[in-house]
Amino acid sequence: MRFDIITLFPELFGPFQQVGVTRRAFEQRLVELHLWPLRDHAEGAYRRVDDRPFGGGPGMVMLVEPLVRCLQAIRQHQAQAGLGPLPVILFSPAGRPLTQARVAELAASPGCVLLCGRYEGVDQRFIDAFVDEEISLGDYVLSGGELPALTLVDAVARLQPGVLHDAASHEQDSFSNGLLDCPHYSRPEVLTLGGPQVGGEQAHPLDMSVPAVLMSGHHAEIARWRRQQQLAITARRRPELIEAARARGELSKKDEDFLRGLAL
Ligand code: 4F9
Repeated sequence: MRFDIITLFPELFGPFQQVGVTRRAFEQRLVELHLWPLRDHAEGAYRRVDDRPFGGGPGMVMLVEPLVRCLQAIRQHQAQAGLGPLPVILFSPAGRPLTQARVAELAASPGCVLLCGRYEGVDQRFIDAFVDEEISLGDYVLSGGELPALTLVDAVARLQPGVLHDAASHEQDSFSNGLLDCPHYSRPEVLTLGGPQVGGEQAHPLDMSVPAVLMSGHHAEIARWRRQQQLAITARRRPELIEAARARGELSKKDEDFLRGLAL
């Protein structure tokens, strides 16, 4: 799939394509980034891409005309690649929150145009005429849409078939079954912390063991423990996710019995 990214800071996207799990997605061309530096579509000696807001107030607004020229260039490029016009997504705190379900839909689509806003915002007329969807990453303000764009590309890239070595490994992640993930442990089986050096104070050595069930080799017991950990952690931290799972009919009788016995 293909992302066309409209940004004032294309250099932010380079290193990301060269590391980790996402690198494989780019190497195998399962995901392609086409970067469109907005300033290339600005006019005049100053190559303006923003101006002051009508009605006054602080900050600057991204101008419609460079955005329209940039989008026209993208559409031409998409058409040459035999792709219809791809939907335009704007990252904004005023958008709908991103969910793993939306990520999975986008991962199965031919691609989209990501508009990374800067300044106070984008002239509403561009949004009305060209933006198909506004997405928020959360209730906080960033300096621009570039980090949200990288976040979306990452979330989508790791769902491409063949990107994760272990195909099952994202099926257990937080949200993939609507619940938060369970804890994970690896070696050593017993970790000794503490002793004289910790915090500059005399501390008693502390043995931290891996939960015994994980060492039992009993696969059904392990699966049950993990499910219960997921339920307990989700109920305490994100009770609304338990409600949503219940509404989707994804909680079994055993799950409900376990939840009733939990001290929250
Ligand atoms: C976008 C914040 C998406 C949260 C874009 C300033 C943003 C944002 N989620 N903040 N520009």
